[in-house]
Amino acid sequence: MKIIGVCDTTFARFDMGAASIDEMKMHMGNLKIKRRTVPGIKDLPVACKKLIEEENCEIVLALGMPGPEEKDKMCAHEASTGLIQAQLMTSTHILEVFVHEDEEADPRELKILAENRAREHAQNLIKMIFKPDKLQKEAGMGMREGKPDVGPL
Ligand code: RDL
Ligand code: RDL
Ligand code: RDL
Repeated sequence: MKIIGVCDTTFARFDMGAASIDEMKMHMGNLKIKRRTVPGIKDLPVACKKLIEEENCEIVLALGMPGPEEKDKMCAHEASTGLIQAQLMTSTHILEVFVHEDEEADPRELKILAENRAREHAQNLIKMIFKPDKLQKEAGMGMREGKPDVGPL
């Protein structure tokens, strides 16, 4: 059975890990999920790499919330680079689910965005692993996560 990894942070202001797991279970009944929580986004790359190498995860969802400050954006870029490096080192996908705190001014809107982005990337993960044909049907369709799709030209 394929094992799916979920890695999230305590820095995030919404439990995106729980939302993503709930979404995956809605689409695939019989799933084995391993979840790890780390303090912040810069801790995600090695935690994801360990889920792949030591816990045999087939694919991992890495969820985090970069803060609004300039140093947070730098931190997000570094974390992102680390996640890409971990993917290349393991030849395994790690879907990066970042919600920048300044994407929404209203905390209620930010919460909705975080939940929707986590759920929609959870759907992407399920398609990548179990339904690649479904994903191919969406090629070029202007898909977005957490906000309305922009659609094809
Ligand atoms: O390894 C411990 C921390 O350095 C690590 O958890 C960082 O990711 C924490 N962190 C920052 O130091 C920072 O300046 C985070 C952010 N900004 C951020 O915006 N979002 C985070 N972590 O998840
Ligand atoms: O791993 C899952 C996603 O993080 C990954 O697919 C990203 O490439 C998605 N993405 C962004 O997160 C973003 O901020 C994309 C863009 N911008 C973009 O401009 N074009 C994309 N993806 O194709
Ligand atoms: O063009 C508007 C948005 O798509 C753009 O602001 C994106 O950069 C927003 N975005 C992120 O900042 C991010 O870190 C997105 C993702 N991740 C993502 O995974 N999927 C998105 N947008 O659709």
